[in-house]
Amino acid sequence: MNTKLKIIQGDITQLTVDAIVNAANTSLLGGGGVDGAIHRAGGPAILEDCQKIRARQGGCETGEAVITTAGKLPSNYVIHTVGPVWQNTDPNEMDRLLSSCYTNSLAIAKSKNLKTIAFPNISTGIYDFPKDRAAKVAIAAVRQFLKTTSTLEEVIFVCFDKENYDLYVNHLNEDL
Ligand code: AR6
Repeated sequence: MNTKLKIIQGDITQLTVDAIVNAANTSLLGGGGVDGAIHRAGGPAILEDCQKIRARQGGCETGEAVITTAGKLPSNYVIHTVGPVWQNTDPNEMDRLLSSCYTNSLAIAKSKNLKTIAFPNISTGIYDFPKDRAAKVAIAAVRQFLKTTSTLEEVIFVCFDKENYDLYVNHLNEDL
């Protein structure tokens, strides 16, 4: 596996990569957090594409992913995925859905021959997924997927807060 895994702390809207991933909701109509930041910075073209997807398939299910233009953002595409809203009652199902977000986003990137993709820490904000658990799921899902492809050159985990950044650094090192 030659794909580089990278961790940075910062604002995902500033990155110049083939695709950034958005932590969206099932409506695809925008919201707060990273979703709000991406729509604000990318402009109305992103929402227009989301509306077309809604007309075609009625939104995006939890764990699934769709792709749109990135509008005015420096990246080429936005891949929108919908993380699970954390519930204590079924943690394994939470893990499965979160893992699917990463896998399905990477599958879209692979199908378009994209070389670089950046992920936010899906579900760890408004959706309240425990950060440590989410970091482990994210790293495992990406590592597993990368065994199946050689087209991706770099996968970047973009951590907005220091807590997530430290968790990712620790888990990535300890799993090597
Ligand atoms: N760049 C990178 N990461 C960011 C940025 C940014 N500009 N802004 C926030 N984060 P959240 P969720 C981090 O709440 O938990 C929306 O309303 C943030 O610190 O954006 O999946 C959607 O429409 C956190 O670590 O997404 C949905 O309704 C991570 O991004 C709902 O929120 C995810 O936090 C989705 O909730």
